[in-house]
Amino acid sequence: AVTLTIDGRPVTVEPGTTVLDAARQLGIAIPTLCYLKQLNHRAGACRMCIVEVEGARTYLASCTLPATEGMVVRTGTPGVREARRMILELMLSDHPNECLLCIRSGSCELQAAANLMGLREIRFQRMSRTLYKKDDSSPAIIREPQKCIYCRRCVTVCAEVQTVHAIGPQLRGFATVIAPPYNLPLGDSVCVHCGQCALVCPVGAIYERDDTGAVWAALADPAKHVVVQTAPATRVTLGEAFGLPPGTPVTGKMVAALRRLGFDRVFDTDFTADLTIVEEGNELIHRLTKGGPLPMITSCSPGWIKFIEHFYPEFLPHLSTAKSPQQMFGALAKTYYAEQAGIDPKDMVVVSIMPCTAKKFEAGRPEMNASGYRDVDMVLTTRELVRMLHEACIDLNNMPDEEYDRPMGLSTGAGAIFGATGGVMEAALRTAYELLTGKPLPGIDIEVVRGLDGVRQAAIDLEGNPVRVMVAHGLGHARMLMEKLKAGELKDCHFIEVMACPGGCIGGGGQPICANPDVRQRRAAGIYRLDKGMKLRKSHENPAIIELYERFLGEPLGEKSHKLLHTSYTP
Ligand code: HC0
Repeated sequence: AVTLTIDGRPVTVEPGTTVLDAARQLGIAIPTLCYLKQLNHRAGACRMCIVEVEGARTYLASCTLPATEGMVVRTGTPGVREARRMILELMLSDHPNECLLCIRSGSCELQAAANLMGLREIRFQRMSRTLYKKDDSSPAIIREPQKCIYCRRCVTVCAEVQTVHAIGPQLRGFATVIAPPYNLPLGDSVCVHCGQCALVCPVGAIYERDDTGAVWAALADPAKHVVVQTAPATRVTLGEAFGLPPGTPVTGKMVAALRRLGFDRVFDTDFTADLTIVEEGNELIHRLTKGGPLPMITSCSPGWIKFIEHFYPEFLPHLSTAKSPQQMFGALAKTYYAEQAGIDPKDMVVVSIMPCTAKKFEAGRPEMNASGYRDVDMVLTTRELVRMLHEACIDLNNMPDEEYDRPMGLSTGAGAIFGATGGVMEAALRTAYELLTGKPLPGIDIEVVRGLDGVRQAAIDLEGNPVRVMVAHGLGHARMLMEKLKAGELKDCHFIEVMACPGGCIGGGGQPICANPDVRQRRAAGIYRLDKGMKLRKSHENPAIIELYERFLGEPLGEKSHKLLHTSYTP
């Protein structure tokens, strides 16, 4: 251990601890714009965290400075304060400063820092940074390089957490830009649209494509029947934007708010999550008993699909052919529900509320029009829904609890847990066990596949048949699994769940931006509480799914299912 003094107070820390973290242990806050604890991102790029160290010739960035024995540090001397102000002013002299119009107004860390320091003027002339245009080439993510403050958080999350390496610093000096290689458009890059960059950007330099305009237009069009589906993970995060703690379920209030916005029907993606389990569970059993590419790998996370298409195309036959619940929903809304409700699908608009930016990309994939129309017309992230509610002056806290519409609004706890990493696996095992053994599952909570460890594995005994499963979340962990698969090390594994985002959909790139480091645990806990409180917790027991098969689909993996609910991927 080393002992140092910060602002006159001694503190003892582990060797390797930075001065910034040592100060935090003492409850001394030092402003930062680039440091991000969750990513262990200590770039020393923004210089806002400078401190005075006795004996040092200059101020030093505390986020990259290891604490050493006997060090004497001062964090708030007049000199340090003045230097920080100057750094901030220099940053702002090179920033558009159009806070009133910026998508991050109110949640921008640069704006917050300027406010915190009480900056009222900028002493420097605008610098001559190279002008780069907005890049709106991607179906999901928009880049505004002019707003970038070069903190490199997005680069770190893309390279080190997701191992995608879509963006990095290009060129040098005033021409520096964080962009895909050769400064090509993001839409032409390997970007998988996961949106993790948008979650960590401190300013408005990278964010989700805004599709709220198209949704407002559909809602205002009397000729359109507009139905909405809400993803499993949105109900435990939407409340954060209205002051509620992460993980607070707001299902009923969200349903009510969507009705107030004018949606004709409010349905639930959890319903088609249950359906996915029935189809995918049967597919797994088919592959186990009749022979098929094993391990089977889940295919519902579209960032993961783009990742495997780019980096491991030779393993595409391992993907389950079941479409994601979002796409199953779209295909059924414009066929099954349209038929029941007597609505011409050409007059129907299907909107999704998703925690995910990549779902925008998925909905636009050319194969996703099994109904004869584009199955899902528009995808809004949780953050976009928040903006619509704000614009409509709807305060979620004042909403009553309302129920989803039928038939596509009825779901089980198995559908709910899709939103957390391991949830699809657990839901699938609950159903596969009963389908294979014909017996009721003894313990419904399959704890071994839960949690936030990057890769988890378990062997589940299905009456003498051990089914070996693995779960990975975050594409860096998925890459580790794929490398093992490539090396022939997963030959005895049967089923793998992969979610592109750390934590699964609760950590999706379209979720409310939240600095709380344990936000993912709290959101996941909220999901599991929802499951626990439900009467029905196994997908195949969902009466609306049973009715769907009786009235419309026939049987799992049948002809209609094949046409509407399954797809294939080609390299
Ligand atoms: Fe998910 Fe999904 S669970 S990917 O994370 O499978 O986005 O929430 O909607 O489709 O259901 C996201 C969340 C979904 C889908 C479901 C799956």
